[in-house]
Amino acid sequence: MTAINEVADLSYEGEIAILTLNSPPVNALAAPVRDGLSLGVKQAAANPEAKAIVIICLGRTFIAGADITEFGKPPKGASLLDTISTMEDAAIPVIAAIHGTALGGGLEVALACHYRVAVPSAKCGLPEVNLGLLPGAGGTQRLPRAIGPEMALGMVTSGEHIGAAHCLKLGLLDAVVEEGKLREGAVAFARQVIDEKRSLRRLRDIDDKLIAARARPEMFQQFRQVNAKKFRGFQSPESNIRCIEAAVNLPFDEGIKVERKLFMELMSGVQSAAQRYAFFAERAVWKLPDVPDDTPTLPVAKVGVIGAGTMGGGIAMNFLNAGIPVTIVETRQDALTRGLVTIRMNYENTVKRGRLTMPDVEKRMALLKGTLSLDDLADRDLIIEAVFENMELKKEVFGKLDKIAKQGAILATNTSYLNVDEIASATTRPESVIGWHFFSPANVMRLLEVVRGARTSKPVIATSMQMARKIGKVAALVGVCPGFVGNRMLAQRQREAQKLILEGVMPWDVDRVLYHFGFPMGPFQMSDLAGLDIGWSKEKSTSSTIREILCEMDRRGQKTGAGFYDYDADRNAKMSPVVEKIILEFAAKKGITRRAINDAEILERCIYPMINEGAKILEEGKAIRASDIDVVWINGYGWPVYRGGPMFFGDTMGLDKVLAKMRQFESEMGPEFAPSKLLEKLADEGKRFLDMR
Ligand code: 3H9
Repeated sequence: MTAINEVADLSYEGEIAILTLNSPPVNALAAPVRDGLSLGVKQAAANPEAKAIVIICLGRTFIAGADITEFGKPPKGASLLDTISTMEDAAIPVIAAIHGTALGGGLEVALACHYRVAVPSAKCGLPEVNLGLLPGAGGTQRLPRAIGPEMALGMVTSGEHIGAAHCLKLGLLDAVVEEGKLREGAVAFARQVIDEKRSLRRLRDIDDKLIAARARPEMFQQFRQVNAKKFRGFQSPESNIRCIEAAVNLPFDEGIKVERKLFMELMSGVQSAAQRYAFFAERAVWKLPDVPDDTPTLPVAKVGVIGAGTMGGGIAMNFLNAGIPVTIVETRQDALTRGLVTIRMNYENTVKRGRLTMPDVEKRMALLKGTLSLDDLADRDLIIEAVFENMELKKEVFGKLDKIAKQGAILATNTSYLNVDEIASATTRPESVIGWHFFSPANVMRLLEVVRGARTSKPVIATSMQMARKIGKVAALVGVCPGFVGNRMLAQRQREAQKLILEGVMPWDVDRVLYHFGFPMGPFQMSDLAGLDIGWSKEKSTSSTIREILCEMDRRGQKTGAGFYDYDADRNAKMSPVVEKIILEFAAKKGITRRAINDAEILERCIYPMINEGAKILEEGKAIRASDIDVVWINGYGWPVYRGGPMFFGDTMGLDKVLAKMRQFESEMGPEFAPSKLLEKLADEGKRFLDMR
């Protein structure tokens, strides 16, 4: 075996050269990996004894892409495009041997090989779009030549990871070899290539699938139309589409030029910077400064959920999906039955959409047990309470749990607002109590706010984070304060939205501005969807807010056909003259002189106080880092990922500008705009939230 450099080795099995890469954790294409590939291929191809080259990786995966940490820094070593040309130009067959994931630049390396083999568990994908990019090393030109432009369009704009069996069918792979025997399988495949004297299959020279597609130029426009909603606001899907169009219509080298130009444009843009930031932010959340990786964790083999409503049912599904048995408790048989039926129905709907099979459903349902007795939770390792959001009720439940649950069990409360320490005070074991704030629908939404109480033990925190990961959530560890991170910041936006409609605009103006900013919907559309009557009581209602007036009129949102908007039978929203009148009359009654408010003010009034509140949260140590706050907003509240989250957005705007606006609003409108000390400090020092890391 010859070492090519610190990450690449060259060895031989007879006439087959094996170039092995080893650059943990994911063999990303940092400069040494590119150099190792280039030099290794050149050295093997120059050996007259060698008849083929197999490229294989050690560790958990084949190359998972370019090294994202290198982006934006001065280039070092061989470029990826040159490396890839060296491989494709080699005079002997080069074969990629894939395990784990061949992603982004990793798949582009494989596409530059003459053949590709993989184990059944391997996956291939071009996820650059999720980083606001496009495959920038020939991927957009070679992929459509391998699998046809229609499939290529789907792959580059979704970033989906595709399993080996499907890749084989598509023509992306040439063979699938036995699991665990990749090296042997790849070597055997290489021997076959040599024995059969197969040609060097250079994808850049193959265009039969492109020629066929030239007869259907309309496919691109159709693809744009079908996906318009999904791509709204994002720049990278369109650039990806234009590259595939170029592959179909231009010679290879010209297509590469288009790809390079569009790649560089995206790379230098703010959207990709935001999306790359979000990628690392989602991985940073797991790093807890005072709960190190070696903190002991508690075994969680059985889970209990209290409450079989929408939330409880959704929570239970997360664990069933992960193969963990759940006992779910309700107080009445009819509610329990309804809850169990809903869970089954949700699964069966997933079967209808082709994402689950009936045996999968049965397997999950077999792990679920319903009961009317809290005592049945005595053997549970983790119990999550999801009852009505009421402190007295929650304390009563925790008081009972304290007597029933085994010692060491984690007692979690799914509260979105309440004080976890007060809930814990109902037990004799506050160290076991923690908040698990799920977002609705709990089986779908990725975010989990894990709320540490003042006395929550480190093993309970570590186990909660570990379990969150196991059930596929992205979890942010936060501290106790009203509304934690997400709802505390949301309250700022809600307050301003409500004020704005009295001061001069209508709900649809606020919604339009926030929708154009990139949210899936604005605050009033959200209220109508959720129901205006959440937390509203007929008896206590005194027409003191627009919401109360609407609820009193039975305009309680989409479910009643009217709320801030009017709805037709298909739930299409229309601006409501009734609501307009109510708002105008209410404002007049309050003595508010309405004025013209422009879109810029709507946005600043809704967003800047959130950034300011985020700064207070950091100042108080209720979130570990600014990027955790952004993870919360991207994954729990529909903040557009291409704007990186509120704190990243504040940095992008410039904290001095945010501060100046907050001061202006404070002097014009009052103390709710008072800037946080941290915002003042960072702005004065010319720093960003990002610099706090
Ligand atoms: C690209 O290829 C552009 C080219 O087209 C053109 C170039 C000209 N770079 O996710 P994990 C780190 S763009 C640097 O927790 P998993 C990650 O931060 C790239 N670092 O593991 C983490 O570090 P830490 C296209 C990377 O098993 C550690 O590895 N490729 C990269 O859950 C483990 O990661 C992609 O977008 C990287 N490319 O998942 C694929 N990837 O431990 C991105 C990972 O310090 N990667 N790290 O927190 C992934 O999707 C997942 O990491 C993967 C493994 C599925 C591979």
